[in-house]
Amino acid sequence: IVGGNVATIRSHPWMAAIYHHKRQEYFLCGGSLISPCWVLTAAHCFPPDAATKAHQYVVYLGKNALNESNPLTEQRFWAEKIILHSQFDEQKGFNNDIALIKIQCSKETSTVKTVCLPPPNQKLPVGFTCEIAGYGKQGQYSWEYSKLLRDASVELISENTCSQYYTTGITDNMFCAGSPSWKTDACQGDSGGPLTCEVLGQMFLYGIISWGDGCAKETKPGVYTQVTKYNQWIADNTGVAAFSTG
Ligand code: 4AZ
Repeated sequence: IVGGNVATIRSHPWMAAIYHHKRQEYFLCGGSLISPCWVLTAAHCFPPDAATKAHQYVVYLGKNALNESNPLTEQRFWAEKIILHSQFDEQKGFNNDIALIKIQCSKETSTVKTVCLPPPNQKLPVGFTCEIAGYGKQGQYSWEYSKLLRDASVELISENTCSQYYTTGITDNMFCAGSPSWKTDACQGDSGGPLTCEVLGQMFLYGIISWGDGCAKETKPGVYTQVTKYNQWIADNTGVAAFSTG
């Protein structure tokens, strides 16, 4: 996250940290807990054959920092199943950048809680302020990930405006968000993590951090997977209801 603030997991209790477990655990991506047993993330976090190697992946919930473990706040899980969207298009600009991870079901605590899915196809007004969270880089040229969970505010950008910023590759399954000053953005390591918007006092998962040209670059906003296009896909693959208010 560029231009944001240190955040606590209690303010983003659906935040997941996804690791590849080889001889050590390597941090890969963020994710969001959408039901006690399912984490939603980005398909591009995984190699194409990840579904056959789910047991190599680990999910942490309740994590404040990448480099320290806290048994009081954390829950750790092996991935039981990984489902990559079958139309995820790595060549054509990350269309359908969405994936699901099944875990042994988590227990709700003050640091581990599900986020609501918004109703199908619901769109919020342009300029609406939402928040992003992650453990990723604090600047495009930073050497390392933040380690501490951070968050930032971003505003929703219209399809039209975004297609002017990125002249190829913005599909209906994506949307853009950024700050008017171009000072806040998601960055490398934040992928897969949440863009949440508060509606009527509830936090809803509208976006999955997906891609962008660099980080916090002028006229190059962050691009997000439009979660409201995938209610049916999520329901079909998990049985999690299309519209779930925690
Ligand atoms: C990445 O490399 C990445 N500024 C994620 C988000 C953005 C750029 C890069 C958006 O995972």
